[in-house]
Amino acid sequence: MKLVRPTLPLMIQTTVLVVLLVLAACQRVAEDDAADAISDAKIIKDTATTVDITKPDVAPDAKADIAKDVAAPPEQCGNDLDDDGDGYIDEANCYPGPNLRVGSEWLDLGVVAIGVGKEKAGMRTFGAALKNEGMVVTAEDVMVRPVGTYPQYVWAEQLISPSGVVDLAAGEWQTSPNRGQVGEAASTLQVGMSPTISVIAGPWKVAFTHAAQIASSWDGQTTAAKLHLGVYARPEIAANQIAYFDLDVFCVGGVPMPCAQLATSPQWQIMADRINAIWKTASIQLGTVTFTDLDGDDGTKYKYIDNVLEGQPQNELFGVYQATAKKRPQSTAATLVLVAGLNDNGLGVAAGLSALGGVPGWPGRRTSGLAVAIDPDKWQIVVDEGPDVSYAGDVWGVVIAHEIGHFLGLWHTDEKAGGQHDTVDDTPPCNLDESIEKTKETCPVQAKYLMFWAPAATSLTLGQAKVARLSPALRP
Ligand SMILES: [Ca+2]
Ligand SMILES: [Ca+2]
Ligand SMILES: [Ca+2]
Ligand SMILES: [Ca+2]
Ligand SMILES: [Zn+2]
Repeated sequence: MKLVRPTLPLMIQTTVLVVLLVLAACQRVAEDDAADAISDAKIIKDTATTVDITKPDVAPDAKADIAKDVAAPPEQCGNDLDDDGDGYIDEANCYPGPNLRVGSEWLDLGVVAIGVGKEKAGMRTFGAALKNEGMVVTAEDVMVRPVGTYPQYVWAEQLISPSGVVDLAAGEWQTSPNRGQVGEAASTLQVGMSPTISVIAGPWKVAFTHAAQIASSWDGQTTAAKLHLGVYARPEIAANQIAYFDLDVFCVGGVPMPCAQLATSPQWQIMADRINAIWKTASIQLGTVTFTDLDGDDGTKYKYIDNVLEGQPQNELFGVYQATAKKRPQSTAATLVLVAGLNDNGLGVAAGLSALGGVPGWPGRRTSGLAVAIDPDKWQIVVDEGPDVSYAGDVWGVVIAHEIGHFLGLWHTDEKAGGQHDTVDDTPPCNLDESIEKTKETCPVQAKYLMFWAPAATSLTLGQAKVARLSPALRP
């Protein structure tokens, strides 16, 4: 795949349909940028050096007991050594994990060092407990680098179930990168992102690796990385039970209005109703929603999120999530920032970006965040038109519902071009020549999916519902 850096559409569109095209294009650009970077990196397949930890994992409490029994020295942070001999290096919460809600668990797998070069991925074994349904493995590059040095893309390389089924094979990301989030400096792998996979108890094996510097500065070189791995899990939610998705909403720079006002506005109610109506297919609903203003210098700076396709520190998505983290450091929910624009002040009336297979309650990280742009002028028109107008739900409600889909582990059913599609069987791909753009005219069936790159409707299939309900971002 050629590395393309598309320019974003500049026109402000006024119809719902075109608005959605604009937002989806933006989403697609950001996601594909990562995939393009990997393809260009031309990493050699199947050269991963795996360090398999053969002994089955044990729960943290049991680990502590064993450690006491044999009087092993405690794990010490930051020395790159496995001091307590449990197979994990610097795993004693040396690096922060997510905030936990009642019933959720965090298993710290310590760090895996990756040397300079393209050849290494560390494999770790972790235990999935009984009654554990939603599970996501995270990898975060914690290496301290000189100022101006970019972190690298990180992605899941292998996933093997307790019964030996290979859900993700080494090198598979090259043809099917839609098994997890490929991200700059951080990556997630939602176990069960393909509906044929179930989260079963026992030792899972997972390996993460890294590619290259980010797309915009890719120079063919890799640098060393240090990946902090962990597993976030929640208890199962019965099939007949509603699963709730908690959300911390931030009104950035007064967008779309001061948050106290938004919380009680008919427009938010219309948006929330629309989101819930769309997700009803999967028995998923918005849960606890909090509203917090991000004002002052941060509000001014991040009202328009710039350089979303660039590396840190220019990329303001990193900055806005860090700013919101200061406001709600103990949050256990996903972070939704409402801004006036993503990457360009003239970008349509709505646009969105979300983590894929997101982790709730990890303030300050892109893996815990969603961003949605609301054009302030258009918002004002909608407010002036009064509470009977469904526009807010049809536009911004649908955008947020689509981004929630990404957060819950769903990829686009089809991208604008090329052969990539999701791994969900009951969303058949639109098989077109790769040079033909996939639109609601050329792909009339696929365009009806909420997760089509440019959705013309809001359908969710049973397969998609199954994937989404395996997200650990949900709670009973
Ligand atoms: Ca250890
Ligand atoms: Ca150590
Ligand atoms: Ca800005
Ligand atoms: Ca499909
Ligand atoms: Zn999308």
